[in-house]
Amino acid sequence: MRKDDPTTLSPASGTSQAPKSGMDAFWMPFTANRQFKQRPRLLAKASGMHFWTPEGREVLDGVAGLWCVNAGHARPKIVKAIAETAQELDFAPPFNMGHPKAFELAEKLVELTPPGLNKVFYTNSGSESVETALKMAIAYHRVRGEGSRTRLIGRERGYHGVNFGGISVGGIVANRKMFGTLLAGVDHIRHTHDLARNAFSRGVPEHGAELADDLERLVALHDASTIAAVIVEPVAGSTGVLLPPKGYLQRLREICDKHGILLIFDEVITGFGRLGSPFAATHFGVTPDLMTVAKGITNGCVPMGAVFAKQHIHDVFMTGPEHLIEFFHGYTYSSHPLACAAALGTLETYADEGLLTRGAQMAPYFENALHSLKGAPNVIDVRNIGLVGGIELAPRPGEPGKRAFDVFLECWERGVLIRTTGDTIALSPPLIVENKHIDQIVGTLADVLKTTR
Ligand code: PXG
Ligand code: PLP
Repeated sequence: MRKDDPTTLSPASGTSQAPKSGMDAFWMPFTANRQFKQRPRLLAKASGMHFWTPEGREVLDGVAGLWCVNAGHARPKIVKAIAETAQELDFAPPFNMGHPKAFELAEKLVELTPPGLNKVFYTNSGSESVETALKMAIAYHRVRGEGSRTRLIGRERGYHGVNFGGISVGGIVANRKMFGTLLAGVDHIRHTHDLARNAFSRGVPEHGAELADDLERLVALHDASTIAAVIVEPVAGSTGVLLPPKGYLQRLREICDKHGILLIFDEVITGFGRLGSPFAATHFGVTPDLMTVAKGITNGCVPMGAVFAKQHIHDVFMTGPEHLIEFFHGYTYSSHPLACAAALGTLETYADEGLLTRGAQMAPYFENALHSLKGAPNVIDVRNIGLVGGIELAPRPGEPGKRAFDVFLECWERGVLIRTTGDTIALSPPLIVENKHIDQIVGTLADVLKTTR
């Protein structure tokens, strides 16, 4: 039994209680506020694979919180590192100052990244990592004398956080349509989701590598001399678990190289073991020029993100007078001591337990379990890679997203936390998941699907 096995804890213990005061003031993010406040779903405690509600009801975490708690909840080395650092160094200004853990962490991180990605710029979230990478790409071309390369290319159905750059290159209509004209000079390649050819694929789908050639269409339209970078999620998470067709990412890399366009992988979800390799770049053998991460970098315990850059991208900035700032960008909380401590504790936990590759061992069992849902009512696709699963449901006529949301609510009632986006159910359990947890998640889903209209 693990030392922090939740079964050794008393779920009802502790001081957490359902809030007695009203719920009016908190305007909740990405939430159906009115629905939530009528029937709140509160979490008061977490350990290992589980959450507990304020009443002490146990809920199995099928989604690692929000794709971030990769080592499971309340892991001792991470908790200890945060607590000790809070006593020792609560804050250190990040501009023109530093603290030892920030440097120590960067050295450890670049041991894990694909070869060449050996510079780290810290942020506090995935959204900030994306903004940082996009700015780096544009500035990189300018400092090396190709200032006309300002265009950014994203992909339909992409998710790159919620800031203006991220929603501009992103491709989720609901996240874009309310917010005006967004960033100028952005275009999108087509998404790769193709149920007609690829439904019920196990692992990466067979068909669609040629969709990478859509980048050639945009090069022909805009000219390569105007394009700074292409940003994609190697496996799209938020938008419904969309896997890259076999050969697609390689092809995208080749086209970027041919035209001098930087390739950015947004690994906010795929980073830190989700696919069974440390990064998607490692998994697919395709190295981007810039790579964004967040979430699993601190196991979700303290907000943190980062951008990894190739040496040569960093180096072109290091040319002006030595007393001047080279890159006019940074956040008050870049390299926050608590975040660095949490990340160091996280990397140690990942290493101790082999978690960055454990997904590969667990993937076959997970895959078989997920694909047992083929044939369940309304299931039109099952997709999987590493410890990511997607189950797409046929939308209820006139009510897109409602069927999956009903499944989410019923799973919650039955003690399993899943995530839905549109009519796709997304699963991404902590990487410490065991077969019995997979059985519980998939068994609950199978039962709920039978009774969901
Ligand atoms: N890029 C990618 C690829 C992401 O998945 C972000 C950027 C933004 O990260 P922050 O830390 O700013 O949220 C993400 C975040 C979902 C869901 O329902 C996924 C994310 C965020 C919220 C919901 O799948 N991913
Ligand atoms: N707005 C104001 C008025 C500020 O002074 C600052 C930072 O100093 C910011 C926004 C940016 O905050 P952060 O660095 O936490 O992103």
